[in-house]
Amino acid sequence: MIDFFTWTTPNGRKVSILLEELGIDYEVHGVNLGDGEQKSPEFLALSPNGKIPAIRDRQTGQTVMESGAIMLWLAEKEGRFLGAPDDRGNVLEWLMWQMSAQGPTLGRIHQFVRYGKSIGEPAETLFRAEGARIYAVLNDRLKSRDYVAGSGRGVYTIADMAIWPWVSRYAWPETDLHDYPEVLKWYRRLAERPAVQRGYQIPHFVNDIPVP
Ligand SMILES: N[C@@H](CCC(=O)N[C@@H](CS)C(=O)NCC(=O)O)C(=O)O
Repeated sequence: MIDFFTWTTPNGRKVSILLEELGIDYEVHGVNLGDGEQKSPEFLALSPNGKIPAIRDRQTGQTVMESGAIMLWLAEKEGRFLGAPDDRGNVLEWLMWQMSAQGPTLGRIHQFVRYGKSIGEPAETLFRAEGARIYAVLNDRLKSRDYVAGSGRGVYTIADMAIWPWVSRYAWPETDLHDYPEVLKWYRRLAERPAVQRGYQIPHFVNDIPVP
């Protein structure tokens, strides 16, 4: 049994989608970010960085924070969604691309576009350009393939599950997915998966998956 500490954000949904795809038992614990619960001593004891998501393995007591680490830990434990052994480097590079480039860049754009926390016009221009570049990289990657990693047309892995929830927030940085047709096709393909639909609504319903 996995205790899963999360909220209604892309980093949380990466893990809930994986948990749903794996079909393993887990119990959801909502950590209300608006109320600052992520900074409570109880939560910091299992996630010292004070951010969701985090998990705890009830059998061993082991805790894991950081969405990428959690995804790798769960996928390795279950032996699923990592592609074939020869695909592993490719899966990891796209997972790390998500963690280091896509998530942080789009997250920063959300702050000033969606929440109005200005970081100054020059920095905002740079971040917008980087956000567009990142979408273009993903669009190029998805040309002639169905999933971001793996040989041939690719295979569905934790790399897709990590990237998709951030794309689902396309409206927040005012991105028109029609500008990235390969991303749009992939986005819609994943949105049809029952596990993605269930995982999107953890820890509770906010809205239906937006589909342009
Ligand atoms: N690198 C971390 C980032 C986690 C993160 O930024 N979580 C956000 C929600 S998506 C959070 O908990 N924010 C609350 C805060 O910063 O106080 C991961 O991938 O798990």
